[in-house]
Amino acid sequence: MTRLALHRCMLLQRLVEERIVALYRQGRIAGSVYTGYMQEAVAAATGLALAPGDVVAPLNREQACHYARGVTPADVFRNFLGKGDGPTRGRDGNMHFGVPARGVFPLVSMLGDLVPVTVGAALAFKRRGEPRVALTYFGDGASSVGDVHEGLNLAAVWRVPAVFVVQSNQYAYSTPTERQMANTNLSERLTGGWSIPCVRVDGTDALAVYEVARDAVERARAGEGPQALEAVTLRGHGHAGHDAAAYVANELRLRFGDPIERLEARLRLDGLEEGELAALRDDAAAEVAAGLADAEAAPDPNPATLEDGVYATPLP
Ligand SMILES: Cc1ncc(C[n+]2csc(CCOP(=O)(O)OP(=O)(O)O)c2C)c(N)n1
Repeated sequence: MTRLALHRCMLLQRLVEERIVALYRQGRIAGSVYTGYMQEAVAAATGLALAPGDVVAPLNREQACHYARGVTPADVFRNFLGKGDGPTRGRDGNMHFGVPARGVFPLVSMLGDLVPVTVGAALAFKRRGEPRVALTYFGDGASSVGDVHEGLNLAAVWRVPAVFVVQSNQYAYSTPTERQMANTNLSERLTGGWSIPCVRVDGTDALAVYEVARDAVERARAGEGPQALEAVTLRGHGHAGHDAAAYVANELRLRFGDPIERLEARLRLDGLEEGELAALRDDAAAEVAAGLADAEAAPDPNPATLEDGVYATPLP
């Protein structure tokens, strides 16, 4: 069951992002697009490792985590197309949205800022005695930001039920990890530097990430303090839609396999027939097509609501 859920969430991210890149190239999306191509296993597996009452703060590259929490492709398309009934009611045309009812925090663009936010949520759970966990992500680039250090430090001192997922995807913009930090082993830095146990895992292996994430979430829930995992991946596309990532060496591309193909190979070993796999792909494609049609038909925002949610209502 988990394997099929992993497959569905990963495939939805892959297919939705393909459509989003096409919409961007058609000039129908404002700003830029940032995909999690080839990192889908990490987002899906960590999202599915959480319980319904837990909270999560995903970044741009973790769209599959939204699907694991019950957000739909239609919600995502409505946001990208700036629709009036989308998650941000047309204020954003990207992944900068949350769905509080699903325990998904909105993305904060400032790198690293979701770490202290997540630590705050975990601290609230601890103080209230609630058996809930807060999980967030950060990249190798963000790992050098001050807010990350401050958040990790307090998480460890206060022993809050937080889980940190480090996406070691080899690049921050066009800067390779070895030009960002002297010690590129982020697990070592988390475990040795902040005393947060961190397990390094192959980020293209959805089942391995799921096992490690589930253990980390359950240890955090059991009161063992913050936990971490480092998923070693490759950012499959450039930093954003404008970046062809010509600076990424071919040897590096060959070293990392496609996480979806890898999971499908495993499903075949489990006995899934080609026809059954094709049906899973067709179901995901149909869900994505229906989500896009739904979003395209959705109303644009009413300009009269432009200032809603920006200014406090004046006192009489
Ligand atoms: C505090 C801050 N500094 C700089 C930026 C600009 N910026 C956005 S993404 C990025 C690179 C992030 O690299 P990494 O954390 O490795 O994540 P990846 O893009 O590889 O997923 C930078 C420098 C920002 N958003 N926030």
